[in-house]
Amino acid sequence: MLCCSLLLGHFRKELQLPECKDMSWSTGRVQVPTEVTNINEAVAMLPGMKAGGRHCPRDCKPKDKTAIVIPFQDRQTHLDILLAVLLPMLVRQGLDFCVFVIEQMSRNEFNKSLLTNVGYIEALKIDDFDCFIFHDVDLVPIDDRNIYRCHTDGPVHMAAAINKFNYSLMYHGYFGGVVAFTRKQYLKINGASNIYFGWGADDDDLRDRVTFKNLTLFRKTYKYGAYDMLYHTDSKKNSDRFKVYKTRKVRQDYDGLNSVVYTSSGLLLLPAYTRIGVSYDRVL
Ligand code: NGS
Repeated sequence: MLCCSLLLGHFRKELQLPECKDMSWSTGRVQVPTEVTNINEAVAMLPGMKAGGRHCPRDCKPKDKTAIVIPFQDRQTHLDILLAVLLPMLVRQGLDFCVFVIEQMSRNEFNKSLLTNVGYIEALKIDDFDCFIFHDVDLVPIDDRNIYRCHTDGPVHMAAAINKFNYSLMYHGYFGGVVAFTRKQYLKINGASNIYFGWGADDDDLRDRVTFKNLTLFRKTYKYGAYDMLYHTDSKKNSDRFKVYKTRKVRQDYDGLNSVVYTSSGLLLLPAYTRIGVSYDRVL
């Protein structure tokens, strides 16, 4: 699923194109719809979109390739709302991107971090993405000046200001919701842990993996890194989370990208995203 055609004539033309600007045009604050009737129709109106939620700018040369990875289970309404806002925004930002929805098929507790690892591994089988944005399905960006690019100096916490916390940070070390890693940064920390089943603490663990490997964390401003959380009832809390979190430092080098075990049901190229179904066994 290579984005830009490498046919010689096309390639020459591409080299002459100007580099894409971070903000070709923006609307500032964006409206979040309460429902989306047909996401496929909405996507068909966007210039440069290809099957699988892939986009390649037509009139400029992108700086890098971004994989948006959305861990998913049973939240189709949220996914459609998120994509109805996010896709036009990323197109306006002139990004070369692909949206991957990594759907947990096994009926055990949701394991978001394991699914982000799978997203990283599977996306790299498709193309040489430079930047990975791991995105909760219930968080919708509300400002299109929030550029979905990675920072080579360190991972970025993008969801700085969520409506649920009055558009401020829930706590100083909060590193949840939406985070951006370059390919190298995520590899350096050995990805995320695979052993958090259910809600909570996996994002705190991920933050500490970053600092244990001496990477610097960055955060978007409250103004641009603003998100609305879509309504849902509370997810099932992981009662073991504090116990698992305690062992985070010793686990980092053997629990992560290098140890994730799963079965993939293969790729499905839908108009708005590439879907990958994933099953795995609970290990603890
Ligand atoms: C903390 C959790 C984080 C979670 C954050 C915000 O308490 O994993 O709340 O959650 N840490 C622990 O449980 C140790 S939110 O309200 O956004 O769902 O991300």
